[in-house]
Amino acid sequence: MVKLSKRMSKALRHDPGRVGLTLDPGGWVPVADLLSALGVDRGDIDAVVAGNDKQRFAIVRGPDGVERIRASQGHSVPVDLGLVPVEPPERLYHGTNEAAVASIRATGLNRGGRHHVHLSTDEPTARRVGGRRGGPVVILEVEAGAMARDGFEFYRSDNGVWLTAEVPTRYIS
Ligand code: HQG
Repeated sequence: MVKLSKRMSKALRHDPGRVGLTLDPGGWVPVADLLSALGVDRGDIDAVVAGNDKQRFAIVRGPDGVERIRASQGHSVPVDLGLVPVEPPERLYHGTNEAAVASIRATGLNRGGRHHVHLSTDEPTARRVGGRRGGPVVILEVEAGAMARDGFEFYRSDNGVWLTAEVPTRYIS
């Protein structure tokens, strides 16, 4: 299931063309197209969508009756998720590898290949994110409230991840 989840992430976030898919502007593809592109059946996809710890994928039925699926966040291909700016909590957290900290202290958090910098509402979640690649984890506190008051926009993905374009060093403590 983890393997299928990774294949779905790749197809729906990073490289749809590789499996012959085209995402619509909002990042959606018909579920039926994903099934044939990946050679899996509906039960497999439903198991990933339902079982996914982070609710990475969402399925909706359009007004045309067609069921579509997309990744809720994390794309590297251009998509417009239709996210609306919302007021963030005063503090958000970013977990990262110790090796990245000097560079982050120098240049702030940047979005790399993704659309946004990803932030968590709580430290345990940030710790999990930061620990994905192994090695010692550092949790950075982001003064999200101050950023918002200074005009930076924040978004929250369907699955509760906080997103912003960048975090300058002065807001990182
Ligand atoms: C680091 C997972 C050096 C940043 C998670 C991170 C998340 C810098 C890495 C989602 C830097 C990027 C995103 C700078 C940032 N210098 N390093 N100036 N600014 N970095 O994977 O936040 O499983 O793109 O600290 O749960 O780790 O994909 O971002 O270590 O929600 O659903 O550059 O990915 O979700 O790594 O994780 P990533 P992330 P999924």
